[in-house]
Amino acid sequence: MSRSQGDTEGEVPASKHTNSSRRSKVTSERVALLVVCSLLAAAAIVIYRLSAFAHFQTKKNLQTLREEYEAVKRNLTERSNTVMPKCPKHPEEIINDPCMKCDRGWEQHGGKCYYFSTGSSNWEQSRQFCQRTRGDLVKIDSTEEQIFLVNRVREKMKHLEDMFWIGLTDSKEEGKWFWVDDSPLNTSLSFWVSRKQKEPDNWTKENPDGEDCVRMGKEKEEKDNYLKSWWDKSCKASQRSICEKHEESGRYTLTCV
Ligand SMILES: [Ca+2]
Ligand SMILES: [Ca+2]
Repeated sequence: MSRSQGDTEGEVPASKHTNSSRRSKVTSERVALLVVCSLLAAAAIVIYRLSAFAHFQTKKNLQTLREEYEAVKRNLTERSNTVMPKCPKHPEEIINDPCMKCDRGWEQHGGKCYYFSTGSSNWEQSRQFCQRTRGDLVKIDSTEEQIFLVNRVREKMKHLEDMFWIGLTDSKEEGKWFWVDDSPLNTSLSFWVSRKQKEPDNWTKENPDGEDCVRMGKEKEEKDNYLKSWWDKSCKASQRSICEKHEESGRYTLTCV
């Protein structure tokens, strides 16, 4: 009897064991559920933050693109208002498109761009100015070019001494005339003023060094061909100047529609 009681007290009742095991299992499930919920909550926070960040970035990128677009639009509008005097209306005209090949303030003619300065300086300073614009003092290659230039110069001159430097000099050797690209002057394409005392005369009264640079203008009494408009002059004299450079083909094509 006592043994039976002792045996009974030493054993865990089957129902009690089952309850304990069930509680343990329920606790484990709750913990697992809690962990899963925590992970889901964390994932939801991460997704929300990523979404918010992506939205912010998209908004920021759109703002940047909008600002860039406005800048390009402003630039094109400014160019179309200032650089394009004329645009072709038909596609076939684009072949000989006369528009938008020269920078603002430059004049286009025969595949070249010309700049007639408003200020005056000596020959070397004038040349440096032209070179800073990726050009040089003008070199005259044909009678046609001389006609264009002399007509423009005559329109711009305010008085007889208001002449323009061109890119011709005999500063290396007296009487040997060279253009700024080091090519020699073709005598059949020279347009010296012809009068009682013909140019070039290397006159030394104004400067003992003589006259080694060439300016273009017009004669007071035009008894001769008006194309003959070149005078040699002291390179230190202050004159306006003509810069020349090749036109920049297709540079403004986008705005020429
Ligand atoms: Ca000379
Ligand atoms: Ca002279």
